Amino acid sequence: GIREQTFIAVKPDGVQRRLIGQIVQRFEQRGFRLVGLKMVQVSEELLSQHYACLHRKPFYPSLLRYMTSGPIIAMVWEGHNVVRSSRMLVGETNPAEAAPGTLRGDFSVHISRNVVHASDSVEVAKKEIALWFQRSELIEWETCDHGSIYH
Ligand code: YYY
Ligand code: MG
Repeated sequence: GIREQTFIAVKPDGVQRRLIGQIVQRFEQRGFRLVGLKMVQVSEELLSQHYACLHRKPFYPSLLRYMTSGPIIAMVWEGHNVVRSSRMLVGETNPAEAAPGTLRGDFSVHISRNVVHASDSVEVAKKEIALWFQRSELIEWETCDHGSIYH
């Protein structure tokens, strides 16, 4: 439905490299609607829940160090098929395989510094949004061009 939501984050490397504006712009220009945004310095506790599937991976300790190394921009974006479309906008996990035109394909080189996070399914998106945001931090609103983007 058009109310589908996804969790997007500008990771610490993206914030350090002043890419926040360009990343937000790609989701805006596509026609998705921003329903939540905040700058956060996250705890290891939150991250271990966020990356629960990766605990046993060899890169997990360094992933944790990197993700807690500085502020992150946490966002919720809404729209028709936003989860799948966002994964396309963000590109493959490994920047070497990410197509030019994708955020990772345009802005990153190494898998451990791939600039942005996007939920990988609708179910995971729901969990991630609930983990990163309070309900009161998400705003329901309509853009004035809604009728031109949807029929
Ligand atoms: O969803 P996505 O971020 O594209 O990839 P995941 O497989 O969920 O891994 C999360 C995160 O872990 C990835 O964005 C970078 C990091 N990572 C890594 O540093 N080295 C790997 N070999 C695989 C993943
Ligand atoms: Mg993932």
